[in-house]
Amino acid sequence: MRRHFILAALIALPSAALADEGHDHHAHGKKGAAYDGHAAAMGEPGDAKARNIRTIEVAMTDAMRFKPAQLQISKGQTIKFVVKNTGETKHEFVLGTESELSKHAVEMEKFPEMEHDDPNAVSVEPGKTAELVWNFTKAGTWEVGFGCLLPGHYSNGMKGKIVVK
Ligand SMILES: [Cu+2]
Repeated sequence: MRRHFILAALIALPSAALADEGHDHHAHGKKGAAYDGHAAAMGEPGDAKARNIRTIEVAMTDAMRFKPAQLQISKGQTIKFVVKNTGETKHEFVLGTESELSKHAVEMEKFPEMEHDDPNAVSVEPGKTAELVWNFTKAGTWEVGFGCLLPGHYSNGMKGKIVVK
């Protein structure tokens, strides 16, 4: 988040960026850094210190399933996903629309070593847990709203539904 803001500021106002950074970050940073990455249709990366934060635990299994595979979220809520890999192979939790995820899954088949370093995704080694915080600013129903894009996982049904209202 912060890094994105600084990059945007450097592009937009090269001379003012450094002077601005100290005090103007909160006033102007948000707009300049509006999130437009993957899963933007559902909102934006969340703040782990948000007051209305709610925790949802999601398990990932070697049966290529998420548990639960359906999430109900209130619009405007910040969710801290606590994503646990209960299997013996690596899995990942990636938020995104069906078109984003399926496109990405195809790329993953070609480049299986590709790692995700995006705010909408976490890769989790077997037995480990990772967290992802997302602010669901938009209402909608996504029959596919998250998935695991490791080769063969998504196509075997490792995906889930998100309803935000
Ligand atoms: Cu997986």
